[in-house]
This record gives sequence, C-alpha cells and structure tokens, in this order.
Amino acid sequence: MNDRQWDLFLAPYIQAIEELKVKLRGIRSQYELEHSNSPIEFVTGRVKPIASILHKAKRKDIPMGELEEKIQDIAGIRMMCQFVDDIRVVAQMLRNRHDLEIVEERDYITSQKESGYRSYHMVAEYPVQTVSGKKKILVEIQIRTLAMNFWATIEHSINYKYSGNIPENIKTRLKRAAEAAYSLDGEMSLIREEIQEAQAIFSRKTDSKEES
Ligand code: 0O2
Repeated sequence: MNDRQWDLFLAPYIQAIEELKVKLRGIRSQYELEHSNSPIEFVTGRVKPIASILHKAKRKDIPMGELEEKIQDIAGIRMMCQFVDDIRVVAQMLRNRHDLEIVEERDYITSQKESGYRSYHMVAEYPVQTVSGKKKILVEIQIRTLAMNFWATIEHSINYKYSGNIPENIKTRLKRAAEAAYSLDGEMSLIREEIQEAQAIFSRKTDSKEES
C-alpha cells in the first residue's frame, strides 16, 4: 500500500478511536457529576502504527487483503480501573451498549498469559459513519487495573528493548512482579470501602477549595 492507501485504510480507525475516547471518558464524568465512585479510572486509545500492523501481519502470515478481519487491534482502547471487581462492571457496561457489539472476549485475568500478563480483552464491532456510508470496524478494548497496566507497560518496553527475546532471568523477575501486582490488587480490594470513602472526602475537599 502507498501512503495515500494507508491514509484511506486507517481513516475509519482513527475516527472510531476519537469517538470512543469521548464516549467512554464520558462515563467517568457522569459518575463524577453524580458524586459516586467511577469503575473507570482513565481511558486511552491508539491506532496501531503501520510498522506494527505489518509486523503482526508477517508474524501471523496474514495477507494484506485480510488485515481488516484478521488483525483485531488496529484500533485499540484501554480502560483502567482501580479495583479488579470494577473490570467485570465495565465489561458488562460495554455489553449493554447499543453503539457497539461485542463479538469476542478473552479473559487473561483468570488465565494469565505465560509472560504474566493480565487483562480482560473484548473485541467490538463499531460502526463508523463515513461519506460513503456506514463501515463496521473491529476495536480491541483492553480492561485492566492500574497495577496490571503498570506491569504491562514496563514489560512491553522491556520486550521492545530485547526485540521479543527477554533473557530468562528477567522473564522470571517479570513473572514474579506480575504476581506481586496481582497480590497488590487483592490487598487493595480488601480495603476498597476504606479507600473509596477517603477518595470521596478528598474530592469534596478539592471541589470546595476550587469553588471558594
Ligand atoms: P501493542 O499495541 O503494541 O500493545 P497476539 O497474537 O497475542 O499478539 P492477538 O491474537 O491479537 O495477539 O490477541 P491478544 O493477545 O488478545 O492481544 C494482543 C495485545 O494484548 C497486545 O498487542 C498487547 O497490547 C496485549 N498483550 C498481550 N500479551 C501481552 C504480554 O505478554 N505483555 C504485554 N505487555 N502486553 C500483552 P500488541 O500487538 O503487542 O500491540
């Protein structure tokens, strides 16, 4: 594909990510307005860089004409939660929405990946309105806790540094770190009410300072 063809190919993915970031960040704002605890801490989104699309296509032997159906994460959204239980709530919220349709789910929390990676993945079909009509595209939504995100971000950069061949001793440490992150999630869940009460007091205090 030449540059123009890539631009045309990626345009609906860019549009989908921009729309979904606004819509899904809106959920958090609604909780804030209602002064109740949001299950969503923050939302990020990205369109996969062309080099990564090509790399994945080569690794999985996917022909150029089949990128749309076979690479499910050209458009990617990440939703970060404070607590593990929030992930279930967010996943159900997504299943209930009428502006997208969940077509696949992968639970890497109960069955973590060999690397130690944990996250809940949902693949959604999302319709984008283009000048030539409606186009349904696939979006991968990764839902994870802040601790899982911390681990995945670090592991991703180490993996990049070693071009996918992380030395065994570092792999072992990363696996241990993944268990430590999961155990941190467990500890935080045990004092969830205490944390949320403190956060409510803190946000009321900040609100009243901003008003005065
Ligand atoms: P990016 O955008 O750089 O994060 P796969 O065959 O596993 O590559 P598949 O079949 O599309 O991919 O599905 P999967 O495993 O549900 O989703 C892949 C994405 O999940 C990866 O995207 C990562 O974002 C994340 N992921 C999966 N396993 C790991 C892991 O061990 N460590 C980290 N840090 N992230 C992981 P990409 O393609 O790596 O792209």
